[in-house]
Amino acid sequence: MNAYVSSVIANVKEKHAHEPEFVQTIEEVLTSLEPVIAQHPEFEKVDLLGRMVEPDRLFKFRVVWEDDNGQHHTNTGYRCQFNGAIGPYKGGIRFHPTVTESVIKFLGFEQTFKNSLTGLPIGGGKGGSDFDPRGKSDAEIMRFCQSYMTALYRYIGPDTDVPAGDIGVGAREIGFLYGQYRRLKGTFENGVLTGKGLSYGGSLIRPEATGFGAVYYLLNVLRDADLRIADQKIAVSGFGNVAWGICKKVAELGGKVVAISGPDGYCYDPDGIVTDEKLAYMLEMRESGRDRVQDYADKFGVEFVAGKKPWADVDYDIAMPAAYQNEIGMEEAEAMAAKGLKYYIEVANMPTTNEALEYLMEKCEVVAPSKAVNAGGVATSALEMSQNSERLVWSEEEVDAQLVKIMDTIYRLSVEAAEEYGLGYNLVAGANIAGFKRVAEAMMAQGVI
Ligand code: 2IT
Repeated sequence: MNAYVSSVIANVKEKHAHEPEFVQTIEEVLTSLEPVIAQHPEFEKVDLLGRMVEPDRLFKFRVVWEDDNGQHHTNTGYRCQFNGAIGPYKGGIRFHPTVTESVIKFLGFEQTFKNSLTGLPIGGGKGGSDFDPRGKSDAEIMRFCQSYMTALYRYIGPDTDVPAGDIGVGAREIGFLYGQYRRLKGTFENGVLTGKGLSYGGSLIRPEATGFGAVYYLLNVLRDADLRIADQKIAVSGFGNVAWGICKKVAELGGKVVAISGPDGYCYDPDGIVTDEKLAYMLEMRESGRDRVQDYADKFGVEFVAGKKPWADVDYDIAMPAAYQNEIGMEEAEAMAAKGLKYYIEVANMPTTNEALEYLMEKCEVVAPSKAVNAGGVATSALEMSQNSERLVWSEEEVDAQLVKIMDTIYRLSVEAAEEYGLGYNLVAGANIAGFKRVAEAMMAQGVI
């Protein structure tokens, strides 16, 4: 291993010993940058990697809110502005009880590479809170969002930092967040957030974009493997916005998603989640706030298996984990390999432990990394920012055509970057290298900052 790369990793491990997710992403990404660093000694001289693993800044704040019974609650809010070298900070806000500083930093670091890979002018950022939206009323969600934004509004803006949704933050939350921002600033700066409703500056296709983009990326993989999506059975984990977008696009193209999962277990629907009724019901389940996937099995009379994930049990050709970080460890990876899985397509941010990822890269024909596969979401957010600054609304066809082009380019750049460094067909290293190159060039050009 290159001495500079190992020393940066060792420093991060020591300094962030209590931040496992952050250490994990640094180790994964920096390891695959090794051949680039070895060829570019000038990066060590300016400590480029040491600078890249240190966020530009991180805001951490108290968020107090009142529940419907008049009881007050206190949560921790975060916004990490990780790297602004190629554009305003851009990335989602996550409301989930598992959110910690480590989780926000790993997501911000991943986001920096992902956003670079889109080719669009967006830096990397991420935010969130350990607030648990499950079972909360609309009024409670609104008060929480208002309190969160009151703490954050002075640090963000259309040319500074542009948050969006993530787990637990959808169109409803973005609406409340924007309302409070507008009230505090007294201006209609709707470019400050993306994922907005259509009536106040949202983009067509943004709700679908992460899932659609993942399928557009998959189409590239399948084309190079001489396969047709119409012949594929896909197992997905999660049943949120991203899983929904995947099901919808796959159905449109004649393939089928046969499994979805939730914290309560998984549903197996061998006919596929392909009808409008089934797709609409996925959205209903999400909006109910129950966070229960069993409702789908009850409604459509398909199999539900409590407390389990679909990987070891159901019949599928392609795995697309689209729920949480580290949902795929060695046990799940071994179950996939035992079934002879060939196509492992990450969708959720860092869904695979480093050990399981290495193992699957040995066992599968294709492993595609989430920072490339799910980049269509943030890319379409950048298209929303363009529309907001132009004060125009693009048609569905225009946005979708851009999204297809962006995903095709991400795939091609990843393939080429890995080939350039003698790594063969390695989409994981290719995405890291291609994402790195652009940020590195911008940082080098901008001097010692
Ligand atoms: O992980 C992600 O890329 C997102 N949650 C979307 C970020 C965005 O700014 O649209």
